[in-house]
Amino acid sequence: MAAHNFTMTAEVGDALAAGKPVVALESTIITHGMPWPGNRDMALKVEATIREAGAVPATIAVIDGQLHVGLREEQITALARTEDAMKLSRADLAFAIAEGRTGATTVAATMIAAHLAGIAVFATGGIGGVHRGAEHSFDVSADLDELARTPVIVVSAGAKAILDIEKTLEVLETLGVPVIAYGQDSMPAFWSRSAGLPAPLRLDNAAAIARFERARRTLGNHGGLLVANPLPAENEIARERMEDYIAAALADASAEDIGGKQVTPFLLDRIFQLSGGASLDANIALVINNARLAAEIAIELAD
Ligand code: PSU
Ligand code: MN
Repeated sequence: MAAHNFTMTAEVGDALAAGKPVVALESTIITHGMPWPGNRDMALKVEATIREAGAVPATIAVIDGQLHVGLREEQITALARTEDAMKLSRADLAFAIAEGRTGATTVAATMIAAHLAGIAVFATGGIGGVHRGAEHSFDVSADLDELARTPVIVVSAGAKAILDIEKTLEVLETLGVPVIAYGQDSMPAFWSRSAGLPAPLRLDNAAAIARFERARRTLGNHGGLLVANPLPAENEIARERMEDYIAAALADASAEDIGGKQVTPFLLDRIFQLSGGASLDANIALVINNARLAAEIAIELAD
């Protein structure tokens, strides 16, 4: 029998075998969240940030039917310019493997793969959540259910502001997922530091998050934990300005009848155009900021 149903780079395999800190990274943000070549630059910068912080990055994707935990630089570059990569969540991760396809993993699928590989900490931009108008569309990301079942710490800048953040928090509470704002009382809103809503929990350093995680483990809790880390003040876009872009993007999505999996990539692309690229700069800054915190948490947990 093969040792694993996934492929690791030597760097990731050695780190895991030695109990060293590893941080998982998703790939949908590369293929569906940002345009080439900024997406490649972002992915490589995020990996470099994690290495500088003293942990090992493991970007996760399916390439030609093989689940990879850790990609080499050429593989990241190739994925970043693949135009027809699938967007893989819990429902279709195994489909891509069975059919020999290439696909990028969402937060949900990345959590599954990270947990399979024994990686406890994962950095992303924003999680999927409850879409605005979900009372009509029923569009609720599988990321939320995955957070309820899979024991991985997800470091994010909260839920993307294109979503209904209040409803997203309600669903996370129902599912029993702890949501921790990092260093502030309010929920961040991805491109802006505050959503104007109180966060359920607050912690101010990586050691405290690791302590909370250890306490959760003693209770046999098997779900994930969401850390919502506000982006640096110098990179934020004011909430009122973002709301204008989001309203325009949502109107375009409904005019063009965009639905299902295409909604999030469509909105991100429209907001990128409407903001003259500013949303992309903020997005890159927040992923790097999350990668740094995720590395700190992984280091605390490995101690
Ligand atoms: N954050 C970003 N860009 C993205 C995503 C998150 O800055 O592209 C992706 C993540 O992979 C997340 C997914 O899991 O969008 C959510 O998609 P959906 O709403 O279809 O579940
Ligand atoms: Mn959806």
